[in-house]
Parts: sequence; C-alpha cells; structure tokens
Amino acid sequence: MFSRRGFLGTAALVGASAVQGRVQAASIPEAPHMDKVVMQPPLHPVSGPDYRPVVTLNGWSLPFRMNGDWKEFHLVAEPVVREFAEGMKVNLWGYNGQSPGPTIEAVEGDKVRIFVTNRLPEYTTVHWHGMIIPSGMDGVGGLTQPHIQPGKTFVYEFEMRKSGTFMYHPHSDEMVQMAMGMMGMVVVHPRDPGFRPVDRDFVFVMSTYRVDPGTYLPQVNEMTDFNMWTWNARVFPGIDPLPVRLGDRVRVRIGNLSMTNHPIHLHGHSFAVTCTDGGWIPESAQYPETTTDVPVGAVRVFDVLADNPGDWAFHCHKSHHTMNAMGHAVRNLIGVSRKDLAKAVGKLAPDAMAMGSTGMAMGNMEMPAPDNTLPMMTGTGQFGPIEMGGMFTVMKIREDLARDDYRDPGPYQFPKGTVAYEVTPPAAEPARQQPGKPTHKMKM
Ligand SMILES: [Cu+2]
Repeated sequence: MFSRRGFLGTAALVGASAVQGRVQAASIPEAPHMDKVVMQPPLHPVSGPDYRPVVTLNGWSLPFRMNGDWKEFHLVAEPVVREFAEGMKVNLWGYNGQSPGPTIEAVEGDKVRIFVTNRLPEYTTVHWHGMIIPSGMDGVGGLTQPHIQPGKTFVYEFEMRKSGTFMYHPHSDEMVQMAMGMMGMVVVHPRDPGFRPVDRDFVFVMSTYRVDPGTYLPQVNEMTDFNMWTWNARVFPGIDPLPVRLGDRVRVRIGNLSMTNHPIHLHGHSFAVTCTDGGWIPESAQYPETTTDVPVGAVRVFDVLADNPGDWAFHCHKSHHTMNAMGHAVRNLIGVSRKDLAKAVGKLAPDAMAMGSTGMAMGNMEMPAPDNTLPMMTGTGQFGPIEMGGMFTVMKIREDLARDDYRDPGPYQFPKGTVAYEVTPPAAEPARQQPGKPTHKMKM
C-alpha cells in the first residue's frame, strides 16, 4: 500500500519505495508530443493493470512509463497552435503540443508520478480537479506549493484513490491560463474490470473563447461575451463524430471548464448520468433523460445503450452555442421587407448585403469574412446544409463497426421509406379558422 508519509519529508518516516521514488524522479521521462487534431486510437495499456481505454474527441491519451510500481507521465505546459476547424487556427496555451492537453488514464489504486515542465512565459501549476489527494499535491499556487517558474519542472506524486472522471488545469493566473486553453481530463478506471463496463468510452472537455473575427488570439479578459463554443477546442464541423456499433454500451464523459453551463443533448436515445467528478452515482439514484446540464467546473458522465441505428445529433442545447463567431449586435429583421431593407442599407453602406428578413438560414449564402474566421453556421449533410457551428457533432450508430474502430463511417444509409418526405399538397388550401370569426359561439 502506498504511504503518504513519504511526502512529509521526515527521513525516518519515508518508506523504501518513496525513497527510491525521489531518486528515480531525477530521471525525467520523455514528454510525448501530438501534432494531430483528430481522435487518436485508444491507448491500450502495455504494462500495469488492464482496462478498456477511452478515446478523446480530437485528442489523445498521454503515454506513460512504469518505474517500479509507479506510473510516470510528463506534461509540458507550452504555447501551441490549435486548429478549431478547417480555416481557423488560434494561438493557445496547452500541453504537449495541443490544447486541451492529453487525457491522463490510470487505474484505481495506481501510484502516479506526473512531471510538469513549464515552457510558458509565466509561472503555472497543475490542480487535479475532483481527485482525492494529499493537500500538498493539490496544485494551488501559493497555497499548497510554490508556482512553477518558467523553465522549471515539478513532480506531483499521489495514489489514484478512486475511479472516475476528473480534470486538470492551472491554479496559477487562472483567468488568463484557462482562457488560453490550459486544461485536460483524467480518467481513472475501476480496478475491478467488471464494474459497470462499457464497449465504447468517449471523453472531452468544454471550453469557450472570445476570438474576434480575423484575429488569432483569445481575449483573455473576457468574462461573458464568448464567441467560440468548443469541445476539446474544436467547433463543428471540426469536432470528431462518435462512431458507435449498434448495441454497444457507450459512455460519454464531459468536463466543463468554460464560464457557463451547457445542457448537452443526444437525439434518438435516453441515457442516465452515472458519474460526476464526485464519483459514481448509485443505480437507485439514476433516472432517464435526454439532456443533461453540465455545470461550470463539473463533470457529467452518461451511459447509453446505442440501440437505435442512424446519425444522431449530439449538441449543446443553447442554440447560440451551436454557432461560430456570433455577435450580440445582429438585429432581428424577420418580417422586414427585403426590398425596403436593401434600399435603407444601400444608402448607408453601398457594398453591404441585406439579409435575414426571413430568418438567418444561410445555406446558400456566401458572406465575406476576414481571414481566420469561420462561418456562423456551416457543415453539409447528405440532404443539404446543416447550419451549425460550435458545440455540435454526430453520434453515428452502425451495425458493422469493429470493436476498436473509431473511424468516421460516413453518412447513414437510411433504409428505404424511413426518411421524412415531401407530399404533394391538395389543390385547395386546407380549411382554417377565420380570424375574428369563431367557428362556434361561446356562451359567456
Ligand atoms: Cu453550451
């Protein structure tokens, strides 16, 4: 059993393995680096206890090495360039080449040693959100440890005391460092592989940014008016789909390190929230829902039986969170005559385009935009424009996916006669109630 006495620094109390740990810590493991923004295949453990690994939307899991009975990881905090979707790159801060950082996977009871090297221009720390660890490992700069100065490497050592889904982020100039994208997820698998096993396990963290059109850097002092609503720092159509085999038990783990809540909705199924960053929810306390609100600074994990084949929208239900680069200043012009509007706008700005008098559907509209700016609503499906952005993707449930195959299976082949269809209207308008002419008299 792991002894926390090692952290007291009192020689007489330090256990043999902890002493060896300190010595071994001098040899820092390599820090793997990721240059891709698509979901990497699940990382099956080659040493230590076995588990069914997760996959991270547009992300990856950090490889580790065993050092005696310690699992060793190495995070490097550094500036990165993150592509939000094709056509938009943002200068963020992150870990090991990407933002958010890689998912850290371990097993309940594991002893982990996480090296953190700071290559940022200012100091940082790493806080392990939701994890039950010694206070001195909690990563709150100034309170539980000195800040990690640029160029320095610190080591966090603790036991993964309970399984579940957690997060990591700095507790050091937080406003700036979170707004710059410094965050990641931690998945601790149960030691008992028979505890609530699933066939597919997805994880991602939600974050928001204000990146003004035509710019490349988030406004780090923004408090409310964000315009990029991301899952793992990607927006639709840049977010990976969730490919699932029909009949799979599926787990989706969602962290929220943005500044607002996100009601996350899955079509075609009902699910139960089974775990939070506080731990597993007893089965007797679970209930069915189709949308679950993920509060700020929290994790919600739902389990769903994928028993309904098709292409199922999976998105935040705040409709402005499924748009890109949306501003508050867009006026509602629904019902305004397009001709009058064009005349009025033309006087003020001869090159401007009058739009939106019948809604904002823009599937057939090309709007001029500065470089590095995504359309507000975009994406194309097999039937036409999808007109989404931000926090939107698709769970693709198919009959014939191999066990660890997470490749995009393409658009769903709808069985004949199962798609909503147009009918020829009758020659005459259907009878309607006349305004002001009740069809029957009410007794007053
Ligand atoms: Cu949202």
